[in-house]
Amino acid sequence: MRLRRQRWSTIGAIALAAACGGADGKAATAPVVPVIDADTFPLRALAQQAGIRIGSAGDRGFRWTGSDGSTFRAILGREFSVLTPENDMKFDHVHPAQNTYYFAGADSLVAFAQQNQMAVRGHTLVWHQQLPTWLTSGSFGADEASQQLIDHVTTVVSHFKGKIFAWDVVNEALNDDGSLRSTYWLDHIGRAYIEIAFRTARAADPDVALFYNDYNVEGMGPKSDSLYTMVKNFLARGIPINGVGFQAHLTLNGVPPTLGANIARFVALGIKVHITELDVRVPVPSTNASLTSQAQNYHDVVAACIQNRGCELVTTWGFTDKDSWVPSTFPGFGDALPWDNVFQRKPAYRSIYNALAGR
Ligand code: 9MR
Repeated sequence: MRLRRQRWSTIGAIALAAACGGADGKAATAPVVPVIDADTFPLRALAQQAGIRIGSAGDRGFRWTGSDGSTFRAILGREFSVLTPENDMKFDHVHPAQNTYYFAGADSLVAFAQQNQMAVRGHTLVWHQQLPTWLTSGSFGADEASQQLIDHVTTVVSHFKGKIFAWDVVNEALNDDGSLRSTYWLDHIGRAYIEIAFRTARAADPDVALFYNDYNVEGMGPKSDSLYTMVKNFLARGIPINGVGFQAHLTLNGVPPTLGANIARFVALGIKVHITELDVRVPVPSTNASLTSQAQNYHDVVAACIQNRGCELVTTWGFTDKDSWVPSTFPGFGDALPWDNVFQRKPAYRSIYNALAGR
């Protein structure tokens, strides 16, 4: 076992030893795998023992009132040690008019995270979606667009300085073939917009970790190859980048076989990997068989992160099937998360637990 996996707090060591059935911290000869007191050992505690963190996105659910809202917040605060605002830090939310910034929604999430000893993962500064119409319907030139990007990144990063441990600086800049996606930013500024965003974020906060985040980069392929080349190029040229986020919006049994090797090659560059938006969508109605396969998929992703030094975090994109982007985006699919739509734990929860516990 590597050193970082041995960061056992006294309490954690005792707790986990008890969970494994061995009073001396060693597993009993026949560990009783499924018998786990989930309320005593939240996922975040097991993740800490495993040397990673476990997070969830949240915001719409967070704003619910009534019994669902309190249940949502209770599970979020108990089970997860990292919170990613699902929408509240995006451009249209925090920068709704040209000279107007709005931070109250995001600030309330940061406050919730602090109250629950959760770290906050910032999402996202520069993206092609959720841009306000004042930006996209204006007729701006290259210099104006550069200034808009610099102003936005500087203002938002400065506002949250010291409260956020990592930012998705640029999100989804690549097409699946590895070429640069046509976006407001690429089309106005050119390919330099990505490094301008990273340099600007670093200038605004010298300590926060700066990530590039995308989907379909989890396994080896043209898109992740292109990302790898970009990161290598940035590092060689002194462009500040600290990590890559693999979103991991997966289809059932769609965990790429090269996930572990792909994490390893990015880590070998000296940067971190975060699994940032994990969910595994299944055809609905789901069945025992599909939920069992889904659980295995969750296990494989968490285990791949734990096994690769430099993979620091697994974040699920929400945690309850009651509040997920999947059903509206992929009609006929859903049930993608570890808790069901009445907040009961699914086999996927159990398999995350087992993976974190080293089983
Ligand atoms: O989950 C988010 C959903 O509520 C928003 O309507 C949507 C807008 O495009 O964005 C979703 O989150 C996305 C994330 O920010 C970036 N990666 C893909 C996620 C799912 O679309």
